Amino acid sequence: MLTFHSDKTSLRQANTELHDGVLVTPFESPERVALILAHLKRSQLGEIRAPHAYGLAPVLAIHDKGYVDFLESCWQRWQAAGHAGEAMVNIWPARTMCGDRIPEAISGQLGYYALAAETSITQGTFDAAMASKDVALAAVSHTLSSGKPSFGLCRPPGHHAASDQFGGYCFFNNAAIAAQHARDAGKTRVAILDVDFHHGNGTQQIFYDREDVLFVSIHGDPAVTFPYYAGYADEIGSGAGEGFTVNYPLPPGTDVTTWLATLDQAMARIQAFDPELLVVSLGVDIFEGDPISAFTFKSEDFVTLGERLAQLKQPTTFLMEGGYAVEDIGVNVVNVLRGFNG
Ligand code: Q9C
Ligand code: ZN
Repeated sequence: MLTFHSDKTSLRQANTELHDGVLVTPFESPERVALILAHLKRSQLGEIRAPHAYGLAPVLAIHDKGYVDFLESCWQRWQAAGHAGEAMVNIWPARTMCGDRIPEAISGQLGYYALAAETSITQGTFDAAMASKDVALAAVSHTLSSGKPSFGLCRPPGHHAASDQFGGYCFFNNAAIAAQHARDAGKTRVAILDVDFHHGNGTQQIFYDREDVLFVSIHGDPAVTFPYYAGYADEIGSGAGEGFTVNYPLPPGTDVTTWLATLDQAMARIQAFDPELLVVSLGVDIFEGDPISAFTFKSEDFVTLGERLAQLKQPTTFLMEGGYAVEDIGVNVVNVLRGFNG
């Protein structure tokens, strides 16, 4: 299977994540990509290619222009304001405020464009996000032109990023950008299957009222798990999109048998939709050893996951989302791709 990877994804090297009330080194690190890449090479899974630059047009097909401008200028403006640390949100247009104004100051804009506080913005964040979506676009373009599967080693991840909000380690929604690219290339129906431990709230929001992009997600129950405010089973889409969002929240600790039975349901829904392309938001944070998640996949279970997905017999693009057990994520990702290859 062809992999797409860009060295520029390592340009984001943030020092701080707000975790359990403490500023820690971010779980979402450049080391993740290095370890996956090393294991891909060791496993001889196939050629690894660099993407070309697709520019901002495919980003602006998904994200708000003001949001993109904010991401591009945030770090510089934060520094110009004389702040000591990395750019982090500490005030929101919360439920009890109006919330429709975009304030002038960078601290106010951060709250407007952030959906969570753990993710800091710093030097290189925008450039890494640009490289990450280029990886996604190159991967999906390869699948579109050849019909063959591909893997986009995206980083930073994307599925929490909404049309005008970042958070959960995500800035540009790589899967949404790739799916829209496929639509613009003439594919009529695109399915996104999100297997990351966390609900892909951003992808859901972006396509919530659309019937041309099916969003199906299996994830930790948001009643007790990040992102808390989206991913409930009664969220099914709206307007023309009603029925084209499908959520399978599962309790923390869910065993692999139950998870795979849920995947069967998700796959039946995808089959009924009859897509022309499948985008898999591949989070391997469903691994038992993941430091911030609570499902129980063992490394060999990822082979099974790949084998099952191959049964859909669709042109498929895998895009990297989460997965933080850095010593194991290479094995887990390669196992999915090997299982898929058969
Ligand atoms: N402090 C992705 O997997 N925080 N994002 C969870 C741990 C945010 C995960 C609680 C988790 C975001 C792409
Ligand atoms: Zn995740």
